[in-house]
Amino acid sequence: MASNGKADLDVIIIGAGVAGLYAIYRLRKQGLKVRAYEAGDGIGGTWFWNRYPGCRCDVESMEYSYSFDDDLQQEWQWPERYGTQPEILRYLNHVAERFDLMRDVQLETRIKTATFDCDSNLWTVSTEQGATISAPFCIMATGNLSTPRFPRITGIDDFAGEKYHTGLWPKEGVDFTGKVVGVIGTGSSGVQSIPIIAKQAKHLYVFQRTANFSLPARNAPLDPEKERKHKEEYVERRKAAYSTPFGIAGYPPPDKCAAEATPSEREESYKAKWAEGGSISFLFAYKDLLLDKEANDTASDFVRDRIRETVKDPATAELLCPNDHPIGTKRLILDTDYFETYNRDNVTLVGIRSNPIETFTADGLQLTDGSRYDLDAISFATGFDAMTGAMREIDIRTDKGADIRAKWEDGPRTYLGIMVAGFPNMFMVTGPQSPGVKSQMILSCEWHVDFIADAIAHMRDNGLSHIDANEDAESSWVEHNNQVADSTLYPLANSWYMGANIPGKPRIFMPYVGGVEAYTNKCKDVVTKGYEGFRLA
Ligand code: NA7
Repeated sequence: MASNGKADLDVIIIGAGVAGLYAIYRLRKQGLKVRAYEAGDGIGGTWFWNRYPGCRCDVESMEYSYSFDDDLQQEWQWPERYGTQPEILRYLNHVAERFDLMRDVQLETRIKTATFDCDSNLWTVSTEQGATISAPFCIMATGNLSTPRFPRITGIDDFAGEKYHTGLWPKEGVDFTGKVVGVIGTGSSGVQSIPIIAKQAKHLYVFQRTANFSLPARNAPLDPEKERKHKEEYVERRKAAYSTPFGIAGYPPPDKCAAEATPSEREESYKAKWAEGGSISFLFAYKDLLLDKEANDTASDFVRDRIRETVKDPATAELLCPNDHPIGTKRLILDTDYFETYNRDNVTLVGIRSNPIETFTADGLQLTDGSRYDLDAISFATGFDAMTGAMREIDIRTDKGADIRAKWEDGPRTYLGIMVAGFPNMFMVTGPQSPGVKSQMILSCEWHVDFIADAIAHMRDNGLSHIDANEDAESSWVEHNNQVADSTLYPLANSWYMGANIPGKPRIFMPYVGGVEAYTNKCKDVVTKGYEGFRLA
């Protein structure tokens, strides 16, 4: 029985990925009785499910880790510049063990409904198995890219061969040796997996609807001297990260616009950044790359030229050149030998923008012009119902008639990406309209969990039991989000940031792109002003 006497727990946590695990740790320190409910049969969220070949984080491993415990960050050793999926999952399991988190995790438990009772101030959630659990507070640690989506194309169930989704990859792995394989989708998951599948498959067909920008990751074993220095500065670097746009320290912000450099200076600068690898450094070449189309064109052209230089067949190269969005306005991909892979004899790029897949068949698929591809296996790298999908899959409502699916029908509305007005005592970690996916995700998870834990502590200290966001504060925040996004080039891309990858999903720019520094300052200001914009009772 939790401390309020009526409930099972003090806080229900939905999800045991990066956010849920830290929430257990942090709230337990406050003496709260918590439990995380996790659909998977292991912890790790994104890093549990996305086991496709080549899956790797696009943020450097020394950054992409928890900061809450200095011993942890000093002792853990990342083998490479970018963490692989197995390595990150191993790290998260280590964290769970080290801090004894598993005793408050219930695996293989998908939450189906969450209902708030306004009189008792309690959330009751129900599991797929039919159990119910109640607590005064509920935290949605449900992730941003956790609802994989297969395309809605006829015949998809008729395909008799092997069928995989990158976000639901089998634990035991897949051996494509000797098989004719189709990959559908060329976002990050496609781009990371294609070079590896190509090495195994007898033949690989890549079905590309939209070409994407990708930069070389330049992954390598972690340089011991770099690691030593980074660890020496860890505490200060973590602090400094909050005063940066993406929550990552160590990248001096640009001071020049692209037009202030000569064409040859620009070429040199892009070349150096291309050689260095990574996306932040590249996007930090000039301060207006994400604000001004002409400035952006200089960077976009540079990358298109590299693609043409790399891919030997000119028609394939042209098809691989992104032409429908400015570079950086969709999540910039980091790859290892992606474009080089198209020089292999056993790889064929099939453009399906003007000639879409008409139907799947028992043997493969057929395009609109009637051409058929016989396939032994298909890997769907078709992405996720991002940012709102996981919450919309849970039937979240209050006894006063609020219903999250109805409320978000025209797109998500939140206050700071932390609460939704009308849904008291329910918090989100990296919810829509927070920097989450536009930042070092673990930093953002820690920031939100700390904010939530502090809010709960504040309520307890002051004998308060009810917190909700004000409609007005929420509306202003949504409007501010839209204004910030509209002042950038981001809305020009049909990205999952915009909900554009899901047919029928409202188009609204979902992440906050004002930067981590502006966002965390706003949060601090809200707290200083007595939780301005929240109603506490
Ligand atoms: P993404 O980035 O959403 O990519 C999905 C890909 O699948 C993209 O190329 C889509 O083309 C393609 N797609 C989706 N539906 C279809 C249909 N119906 N037909 C053909 N092609 C389709 O997902 P990822 O998993 O690669 O990456 C998600 C994030 O994870 C990534 O940004 C990183 O942050 C990590 P489209 O562009 O819509 O034309």
